[in-house]
Amino acid sequence: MHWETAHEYEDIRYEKASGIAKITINRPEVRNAFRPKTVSELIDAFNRVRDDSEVGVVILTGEGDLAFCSGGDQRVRGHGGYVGDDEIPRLNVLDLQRQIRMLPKAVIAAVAGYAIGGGHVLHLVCDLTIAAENARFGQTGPRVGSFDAGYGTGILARTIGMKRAKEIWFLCRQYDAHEAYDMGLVNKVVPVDRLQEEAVLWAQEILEKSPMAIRFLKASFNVDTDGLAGLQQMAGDATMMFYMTEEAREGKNAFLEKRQPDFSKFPRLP
Ligand code: 1HA
Repeated sequence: MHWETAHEYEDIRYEKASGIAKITINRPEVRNAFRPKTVSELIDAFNRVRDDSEVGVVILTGEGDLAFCSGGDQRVRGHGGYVGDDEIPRLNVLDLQRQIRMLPKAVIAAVAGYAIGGGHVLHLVCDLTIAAENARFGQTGPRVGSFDAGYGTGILARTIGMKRAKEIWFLCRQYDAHEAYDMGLVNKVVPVDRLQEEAVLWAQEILEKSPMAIRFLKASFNVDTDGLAGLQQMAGDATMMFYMTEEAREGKNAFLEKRQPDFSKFPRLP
């Protein structure tokens, strides 16, 4: 796989190859913890992915073998959030979580080493997770004075069940890759040196499938959890498809041609 840099950032790498985007959190000195700038760059990269019709699947990963992401950078945690150069305290990773879920393309987390705290929630909101043998999963919030009681708890409970989700949050233990697999928290466990290759294989298999079908399926998995916002996403996809039909075009054309629309030739299917 020949990865080409698609945009330059400071805290992350954004590369592309053959329809796949790879986004790498690149702060190995802090186990790939994120500061506000890291999250802003991730949001920017995911926006680029959304607009790039060449890209069908994203792999989200961390630099090195020691960590996928260790959550918020505790060194810059201030009063009310994580503080960047603009001195505004932010919890902007919550925006990123929503963005990953709403992206109409599959996102695969490739996890080597720690996926901890806010880093654990990041893999959780990805559509699929491939774990290296050395991966370790867990939440730390109640130990370090934090909690993510949004997707961090709700999606965890939906993924592995209520009892295990409460165990993870209340006890703050760490779980190895095989325990995570047994819980249904990850899709596959592979040797560390095969992680990136395996993620690419999964991405390629998805790329062979219908983009529209994947788009609708992804939206459908979120629709009940996300309530009206989830429905809005799915309904927007339906509108997009409707715009592509002759029936919808007849409505637009009639308006522009200042005539009554003629919908009589369009079937009312059962
Ligand atoms: O809960 C939220 C949110 C909730 C709602 C809304 C938004 C949220 C946003 C974020 C978060 C959170 O992420 S809270 C949870 C924050 N993260 C943690 O509690 C994990 C902290 N790190 C660790 O437990 C461990 O470092 C580790 C299990 C990931 C790795 O352990 P290891 O391999 O023994 O390495 P360690 O020596 O601990 O770490 C290596 C270096 O990385 C250390 O720096 P050094 O002493 O070399 O200068 C360490 O301080 C640094 N480091 C690791 N994680 C972080 C970190 N520095 C800052 N922030 C970190 N998260």
